[in-house]
Amino acid sequence: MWLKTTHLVFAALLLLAPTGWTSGFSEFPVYQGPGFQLHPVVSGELVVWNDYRDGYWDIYGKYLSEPNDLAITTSRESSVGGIDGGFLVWSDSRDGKADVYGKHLPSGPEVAICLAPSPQGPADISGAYVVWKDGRNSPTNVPPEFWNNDIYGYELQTGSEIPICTNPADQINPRIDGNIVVWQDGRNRFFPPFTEWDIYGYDLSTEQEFAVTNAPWAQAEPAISGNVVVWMDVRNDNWDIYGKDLSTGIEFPICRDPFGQGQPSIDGNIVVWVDYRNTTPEGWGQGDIYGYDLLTHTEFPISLDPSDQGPPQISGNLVVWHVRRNGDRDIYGAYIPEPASTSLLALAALPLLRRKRRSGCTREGVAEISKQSHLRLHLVDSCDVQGTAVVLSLGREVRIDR
Ligand SMILES: [Ca+2]
Ligand SMILES: [Ca+2]
Ligand SMILES: [Ca+2]
Ligand SMILES: [Ca+2]
Repeated sequence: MWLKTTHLVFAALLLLAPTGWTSGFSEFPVYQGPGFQLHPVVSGELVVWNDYRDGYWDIYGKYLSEPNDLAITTSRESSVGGIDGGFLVWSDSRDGKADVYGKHLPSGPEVAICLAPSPQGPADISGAYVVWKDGRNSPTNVPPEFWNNDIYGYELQTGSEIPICTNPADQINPRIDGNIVVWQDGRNRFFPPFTEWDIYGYDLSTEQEFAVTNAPWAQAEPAISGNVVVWMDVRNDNWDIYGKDLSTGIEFPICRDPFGQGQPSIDGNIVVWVDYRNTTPEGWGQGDIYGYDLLTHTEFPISLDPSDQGPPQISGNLVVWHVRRNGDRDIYGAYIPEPASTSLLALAALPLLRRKRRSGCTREGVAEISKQSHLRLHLVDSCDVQGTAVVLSLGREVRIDR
């Protein structure tokens, strides 16, 4: 009976399969010139990245509708932060210590946002607010577990600086959307090897700090869009992607594949991350780009290029990342199509998931149920409240949370 059901679902999957399954969505080069181009950020059709074409770290960008790329800073010591509505913020060590600068692209005047002594950055921006990691209160020449970086902010309209979190522990990797700032927080790192990290947040409108998650082990590199915070999470002994809806207080796993996932980005209902499930057995080093639709609870590969691909950023349905190829690094992108095909796949797999729930439980790991040429069907933790069905087919994956 099991085989009969699975064959029916496989047939449905094949009928619904769009072309191009093996490589995710259609990707395109944003910029592939000489030297390293790394860590792109994106806002609308504007992509901005760190650029080493002349042997110094500058910032370049490109409007996708324009033929040529654009030099944004040539200070030789700059590093991209965040971008929102065409306003870019970055950290810049032109004076020997990292400071925060901003500029409205393409041609606005450069704005010095924080020139305080000690390092500032990385920075992020949303609307009128800029936030950054700030080392002004951190002791120097001490081991990293005693660092005391803080989170500071700046309101562009008033020119006023805002201390957001000056807790004596280490706070790093701030991100902002609207009035909500989130960051990676080390206040619970009491004991060696000091691997405990959590995610905290601050509401600029209510001036209230709150814990996003205090889960065991490390939660790191958060991102936020609207009410949803996402982060990379090693509570299950390997790096996964988790999220939380701040409006409901409900935390949820987004990807718990047994290989490593990290450095997520989110815009609206789409979460993207770098994924090492297809790496060699020797370890990390062949990252791919995956995504997840929070509305349809559907996971999908965005790019499975055999080169190593760096952390993605998303704006609307445009995803960008850097790719390592032939010793060089270039910037690529892809548009995520409307989720019609993946929604159909999810519907196709649901009857099978319901059947498995009646027939018994599989609590541990990945239970392989059937294998037919390139098609495999797995159920993961099907008794768990966060039970998940995973359909792997020619490299394309659809995941349905119960
Ligand atoms: Ca601190
Ligand atoms: Ca933790
Ligand atoms: Ca994982
Ligand atoms: Ca290049």
